[in-house]
Amino acid sequence: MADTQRTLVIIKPDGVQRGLIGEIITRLERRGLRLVGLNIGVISEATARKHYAEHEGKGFYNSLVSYITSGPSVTMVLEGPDAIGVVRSTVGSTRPAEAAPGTIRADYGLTVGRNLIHASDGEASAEREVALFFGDAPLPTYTRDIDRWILED
Ligand code: D4T
Repeated sequence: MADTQRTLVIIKPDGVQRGLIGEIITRLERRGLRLVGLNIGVISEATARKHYAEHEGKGFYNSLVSYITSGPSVTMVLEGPDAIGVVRSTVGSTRPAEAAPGTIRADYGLTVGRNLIHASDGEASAEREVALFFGDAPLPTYTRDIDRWILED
C-alpha cells in the first residue's frame, strides 16, 4: 500500500484571474485526494523569494517572483497515497507546451511564465513548502465516508 503523503499546491495569480480555482480543485479532488489546507491571499515577496530560493540568480528569477506576487494565489495542502507524484502528474510538465494532454498545464496553459499552478516535487520540498505557507497551524486529520470507495484497506 502506498504511503500517505501531503503536498503543497499553489494556484498562481493567472489561475485565479482566469477563474480556474474551482476547475483546478475539482480535478485534484476528483482523483480522490483530500483537501486538508486551503487559503487565498497575495503571497509576500519575502515568502516568494524563500519559496523559489533554488532559482535565485537565474535569469527568470525576478520575473518569477513578480508573477507569483502579482495578485492573490490559492495555496492548499492535499493528502492521499503517493500524493506528491499523483499531483505532479496531474499538473504536467513545467512548460505547458511540452505537458501531456489532459494535464492541467497542457489543458489551460501555453507558456512557462504563466503555467497556472505549482506542486511540490518531492518529500523534502513538500514538508518545507507546507511549513512555509501554513506555518504551525494544525491541519485537520479526517476521513470521508467515500474514502472506502477510493482507498484500499
Ligand atoms: P513550479 O515550482 O512553479 O511548480 O514549477 P516546477 O516545479 O514545475 O518547475 P521549476 O521548479 O523548474 O520552475 C519553477 C518556476 O519557474 C518558472 N520558470 C522555470 C521560468 O519562468 N522559466 C524557466 O526557464 C524555468 C525552468 C516556472 C516555474
